[in-house]
Amino acid sequence: MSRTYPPVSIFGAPTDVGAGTRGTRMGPEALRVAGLVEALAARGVDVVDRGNVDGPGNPWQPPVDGYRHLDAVVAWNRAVLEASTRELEAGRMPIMLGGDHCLAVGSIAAVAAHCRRQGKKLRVLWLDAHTDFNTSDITPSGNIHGMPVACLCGIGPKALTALGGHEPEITPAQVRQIGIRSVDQEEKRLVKQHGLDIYDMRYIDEVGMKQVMEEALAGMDADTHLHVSFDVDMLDPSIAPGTGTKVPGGVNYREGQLIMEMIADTGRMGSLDVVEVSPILDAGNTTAELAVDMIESLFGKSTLMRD
Ligand code: 5AB
Ligand code: MN
Ligand code: MN
Ligand code: MN
Repeated sequence: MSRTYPPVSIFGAPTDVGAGTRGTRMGPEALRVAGLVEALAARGVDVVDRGNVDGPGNPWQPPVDGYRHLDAVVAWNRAVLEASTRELEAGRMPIMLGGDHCLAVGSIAAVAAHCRRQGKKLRVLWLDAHTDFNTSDITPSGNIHGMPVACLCGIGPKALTALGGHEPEITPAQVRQIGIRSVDQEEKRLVKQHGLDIYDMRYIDEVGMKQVMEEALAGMDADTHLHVSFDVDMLDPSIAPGTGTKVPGGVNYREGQLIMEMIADTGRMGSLDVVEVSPILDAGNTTAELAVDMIESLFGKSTLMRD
């Protein structure tokens, strides 16, 4: 069974305004140098690199009222929302290269609006060590990359919850989170209260990745748009050291590949974020190279034996 993929547009959002360590501003270039565009083209994908969107520099200030750099985060997310919307409306699959994970507010707001216009259902697969469901009241850091899922579900500052013009953009019932192993104390209470569907590392250990993915992908049909938000810190730091918020005990190489292969098998991925790559913390460029390897599998590379 050979597959065809929709045309792809890659764009970078080189910033770290949402994070507590600087470095993800270099993520897009690291992923390009790791050969992302060439790898997709070699798989027969119609791929163009639109270059980077623009936004303010990192003011490197402490949090104000529980948010660090809220204005800059909003500006970057507006740029991401615009770029993603443009590609979706042109019938192309946006791949947003972060940048830190705060940018998923913009990319997913764009996808949610697109799905509303097209009468499509949206499923969000959140691949991460963290649930990213903090609020200004409970955040231990003020870093907005720890808040995007809450913002998308309507919990957060108006400037972010209303970014795409619809509140909330998504509901917790549309989200599946995989690889989770670091949730702050109050954040735990909140994700339980909102009923997020979380496949944490213990559950992955207990039932195995195949069953996890079958459950996470269940219930989609031809009218479902699947958005994949890939925070590279989902992967174990021993194989993906180039990121600022490393947590031991993560997804290993084969488990990561299986996630990507099973997503590819659905044929429903319509948009993708690749975030939190921080080359200055990396060993060489291995984390970006691994991310490219995983993205190739999202486009069917490892399923060749089944073609
Ligand atoms: B990432 C932490 N929960 O809120 C916080 O990498 C970490 O986008 C957030 O998943 C990590 O500061 C955000 C401690
Ligand atoms: Mn994240
Ligand atoms: Mn994370
Ligand atoms: Mn991180």
